[in-house]
Amino acid sequence: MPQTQATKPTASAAQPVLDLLIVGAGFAGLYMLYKARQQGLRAQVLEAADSVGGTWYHNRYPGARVDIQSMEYSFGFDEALQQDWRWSERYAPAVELLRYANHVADRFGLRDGIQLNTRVGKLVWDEASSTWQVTSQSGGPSVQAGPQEHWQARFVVMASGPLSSPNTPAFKGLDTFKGPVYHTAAWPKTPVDFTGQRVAVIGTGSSGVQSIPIIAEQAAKLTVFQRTAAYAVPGHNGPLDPAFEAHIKSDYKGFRQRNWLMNGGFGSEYPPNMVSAHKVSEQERQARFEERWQVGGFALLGAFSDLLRSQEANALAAEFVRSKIRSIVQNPATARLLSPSHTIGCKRLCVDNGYYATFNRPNVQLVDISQAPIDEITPQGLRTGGQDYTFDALVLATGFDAITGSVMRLDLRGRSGLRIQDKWKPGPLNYLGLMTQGFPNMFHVAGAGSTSAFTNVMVSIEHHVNWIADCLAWLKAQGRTTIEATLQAETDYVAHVNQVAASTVMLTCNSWYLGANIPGKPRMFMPLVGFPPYVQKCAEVARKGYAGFDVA
Ligand code: NA7
Repeated sequence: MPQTQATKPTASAAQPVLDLLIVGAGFAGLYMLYKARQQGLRAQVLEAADSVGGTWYHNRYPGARVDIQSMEYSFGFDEALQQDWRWSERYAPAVELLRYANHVADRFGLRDGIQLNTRVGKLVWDEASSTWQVTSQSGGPSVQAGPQEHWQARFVVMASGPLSSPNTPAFKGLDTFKGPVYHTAAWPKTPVDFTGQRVAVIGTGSSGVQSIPIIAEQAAKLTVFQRTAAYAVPGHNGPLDPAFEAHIKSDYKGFRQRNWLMNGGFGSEYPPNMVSAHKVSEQERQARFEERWQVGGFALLGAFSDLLRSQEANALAAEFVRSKIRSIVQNPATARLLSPSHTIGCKRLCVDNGYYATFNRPNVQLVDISQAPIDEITPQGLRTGGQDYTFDALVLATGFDAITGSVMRLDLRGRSGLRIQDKWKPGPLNYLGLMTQGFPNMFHVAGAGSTSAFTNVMVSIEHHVNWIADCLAWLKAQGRTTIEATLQAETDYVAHVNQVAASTVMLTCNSWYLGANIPGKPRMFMPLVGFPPYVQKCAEVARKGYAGFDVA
């Protein structure tokens, strides 16, 4: 008889073999557990933190919020859930997303299948039993000290998140700083009050752009150290418009379906304009950009059909944003420093709430470190370009070892002891972003090679989990026990992902999509651009009996 309730495992050798072990209790892990239970699988989630929520559990820095509208950044698999849940703001803050994750866990009775405070340390493929042998890491920063535990599972799903491994640059002297050091991606649970303090922020990606305006309101003095200026477009955040909510809820299913047909899996309310930026007059061009600026968020990049395909068209959008910066920032020298020169959109656009205007405040100073990197963190502050800056608290908004970080830190061994660090030395080789040759029966959700980073990730998660659940059901129906990507399929697929990227402007800057933000990380373009063709391709592979996979 199938078991629908996962029991808490013990270290006993007699514990039953799980059908499915899921690493991570963020949105991907929660939905994977829900789907597995629907299929009567014995499934267990292991989560390092003491709560569900994944990235929204750890990213609780001031101003943390999603950059896709909440009515879209939510699950669509259950009509009653999407009708019942009410978002308070256009872009939900992290704390509300965390409440939502907890609501989903409770609503679908998932908690007894989730073991918290358990960081997976080791996963080894056992050829003889065709199972994964999984061991937890004892102790560790976010893990209660305790004995190692062991599990055996036929399949593993890595739901450990593309943005979950914080990047702390190896700044010389970091441990000598005598004040507190905070990382935006590992923010303390108790709110931090910067009132009256001199604060420094290093990093001006999304996390910096979101936190800087709020820290500036509290701090006596805020110094921002900027290596690359950010393109930030207004979110026009505010209370969720009840009329808009009612409009979406009157046909939520249709809204989700329309979004699935969008290149990023979202934005059907403001679809891209299919006209080239070069085919219109200057006046018309400015009007279209302005219209999208007023809409807010990523809509700007859809103002014309070729903004992410043609460097020349892209330059027009980039200049539009720079003109906005000049109109907002009063000090021309500061406005110049805040004006990015790279291709717009080749690093993820930041959705802001008063970022540029913050630099008009008398207590905020911008320091350009693009020419002279940070030499050293000192006990009182930091030194760059031969100059010393002093402050009481340091915030690292320095991002993530994105997409592969959470997998590469594991002791993960596939067939014949193949280590993931060796397999992925040239970059994260994969097929459909779902599997890697040499690592049978291990699936990735929102990993390298998938469209996740270019989409509303909730849509990517639902797509991936549905695909994996269908695959598991198919294997069972066929009486098969293992599935593994072939080397040929993987090689062709990775070439395809990079070819698609090369047809866009995405390769023109040092983004985390390329692994370029982490010293020594191999440069390989990791996400696939274009959600609908990806969905089609994955469906076609399944229809053809899982073409490109060895099934045994
Ligand atoms: P990001 O977008 O990777 O931003 C990190 C920022 O930190 C960025 O400005 C980096 O400059 C800067 N950085 C990183 N390392 C250093 C060093 N060594 N010295 C100085 N400055 C540094 O991370 P976020 O957390 O803001 O956002 C990640 C994603 O989360 C975002 O894209 C959304 O999808 C949500 P750089 O640009 O590399 O020159």
